[in-house]
Amino acid sequence: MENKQHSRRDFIANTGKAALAAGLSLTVLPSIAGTGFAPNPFVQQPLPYDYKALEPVIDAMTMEIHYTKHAATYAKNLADALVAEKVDTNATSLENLLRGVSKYSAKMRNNAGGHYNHELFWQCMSAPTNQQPQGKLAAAIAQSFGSIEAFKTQFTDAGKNRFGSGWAWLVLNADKKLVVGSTPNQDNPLMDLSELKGTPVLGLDVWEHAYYLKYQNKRPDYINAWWNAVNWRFVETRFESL
Ligand code: MN3
Repeated sequence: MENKQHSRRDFIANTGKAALAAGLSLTVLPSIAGTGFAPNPFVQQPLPYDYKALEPVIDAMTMEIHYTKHAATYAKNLADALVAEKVDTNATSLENLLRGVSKYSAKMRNNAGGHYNHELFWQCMSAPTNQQPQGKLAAAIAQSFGSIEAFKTQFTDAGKNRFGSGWAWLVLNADKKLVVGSTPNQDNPLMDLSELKGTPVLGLDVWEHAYYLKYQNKRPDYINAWWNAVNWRFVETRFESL
């Protein structure tokens, strides 16, 4: 472990020197693809846990199909669209692409959204230990929604009531307020054409492919169980970085 961390640090340091030599600004590098500072945000990253890690909330087969088929396909189609529409991924971030997604094709919208949403979704979950939000995030949730329970009810309703396929979100909006809502298909609140706007803090996939093998038509059961697998430590860190 120690050696691995050292070699990673050396790699980052060396890559940093190379970047400086090339005249690139270190401050913008972490959000840019292919620099070695951050994993390329335009490609699918390794799942941060085993397929079975979220059981019994989400079964291993659902996770495997979801990650290797559905999410992998969004990533592949995004790569195709980036080439076809001549997007320079060294000159923009995935977030900026989404903020201006109305300029691109429906294929770009669906797959850039699909890729971003799933990459965030995997991070928002961990082995089900029924974590609860703490610290600044817990305080902000209580302030915006009255209580953690009231927030969960509102978020659960957003997911339950999204007609067809889509996502439920906790979002930090432009006024730095936390709001809950949902988006259709693979849209997300970063998109300029989204009705719900802001930076996603927590996202929940309510497409049937996310839950049908175990829960069939019972989306509310899936959402209620899902709360046990939310990785609140990740969500808190993300919130505090925004
Ligand atoms: Mn999905």
